[in-house]
Amino acid sequence: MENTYKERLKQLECAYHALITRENPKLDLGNGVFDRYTYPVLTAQHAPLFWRYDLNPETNPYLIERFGINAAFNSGAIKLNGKFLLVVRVESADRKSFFAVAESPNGIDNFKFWDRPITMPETSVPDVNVYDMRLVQHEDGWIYGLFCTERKDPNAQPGDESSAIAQCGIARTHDLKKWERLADLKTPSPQQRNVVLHPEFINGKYAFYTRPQDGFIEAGSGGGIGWGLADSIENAVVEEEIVLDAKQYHTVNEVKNGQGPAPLKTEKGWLHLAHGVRNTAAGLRYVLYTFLTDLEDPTKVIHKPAGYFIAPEGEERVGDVSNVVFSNGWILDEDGTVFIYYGSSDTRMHVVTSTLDKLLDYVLYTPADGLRTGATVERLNALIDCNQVYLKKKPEQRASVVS
Ligand code: M1P
Repeated sequence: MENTYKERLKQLECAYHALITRENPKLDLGNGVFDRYTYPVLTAQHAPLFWRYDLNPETNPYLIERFGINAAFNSGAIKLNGKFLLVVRVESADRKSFFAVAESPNGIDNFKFWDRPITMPETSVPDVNVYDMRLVQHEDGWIYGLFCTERKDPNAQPGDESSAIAQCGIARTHDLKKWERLADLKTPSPQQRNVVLHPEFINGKYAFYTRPQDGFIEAGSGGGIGWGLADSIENAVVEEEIVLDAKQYHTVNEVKNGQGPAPLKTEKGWLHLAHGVRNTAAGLRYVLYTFLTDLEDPTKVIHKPAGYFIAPEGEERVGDVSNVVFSNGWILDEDGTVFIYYGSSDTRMHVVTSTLDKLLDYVLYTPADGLRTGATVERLNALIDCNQVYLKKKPEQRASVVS
């Protein structure tokens, strides 16, 4: 028995060590905007062995798993003291999500969880579930974590064990270790998910991207990316909510959409990453898209490329909730590299890398959705026309290649 235990422990340690030290090579020939990588950056198997096993042979002679980890996905992201940090949505086998920090020296591989998960303080009404934290380094000096807090619907009919209420939980920290919980955000909408704090004050107020929704799953009359201002962050109340990027028929966000991480400030405008959801015979399909808002008026969308920016590919397409990519974290590094983190199919985490220049080129010069098939064909023909003119030029008349 002792030998079996020892051998099993050795194998588990070996597999875990190999996983968390594995290099993650960049894949060849991406689409020019971003590069994908060979492996997910985080999976359930990245959870430390001392979270999953009682390592004492006296109390766990068969070395069986005592605490199952089901998934590690939808992570907030921030770079602090030179480290790439993800606040990961970890889901245990009991279906509860909680937050835990994973750290990497380079943002691409070698992600390792801190020893303990985050113990998030509760409000007077305890959270039944929490997930999808957006981290924001706000100009007031705090790092805020906004997340979905879910509780059973107090008005659910007897026998209805599914109806839930989603709201926006707010907590703040300086180091991701010690968290101060603030009151949940109040808005005119019956439910909220995908709420994100804008990093700057707007007219001295805190500004929130919201996602008003009528029901827990169905956005109903809500469903766009909303916007509202609050006087205080300690007891944040948004009295008026406007929609800045509405859901729209026959687009990638026909059913609903939601702000991803907090937008990045660029010289051309606020750069946004968001998810869009449409329905198919196989269920909901979640993709990521980008848009740019006005620097002076962040409620004004000034550029929005047609279609999706990232869609699930290969193994990303399969998981607990298949055909989903979802992002709530990205990091703009000092050299202009942008690390875009996204969860696939509510199961694991990935990264793609790009640069601020490439993302701006993409968002500024990719034409918008013309909302009809005829307009799409026009857009394709315009590109073909330009290329025909260009390719007819003699080599010496063509633009010189920059790099
Ligand atoms: O299951 C897909 C996603 O569903 C929700 O997103 P939304 O509110 O836009 O439908 C979230 O629960 C998200 O975590 C999840 O990935």
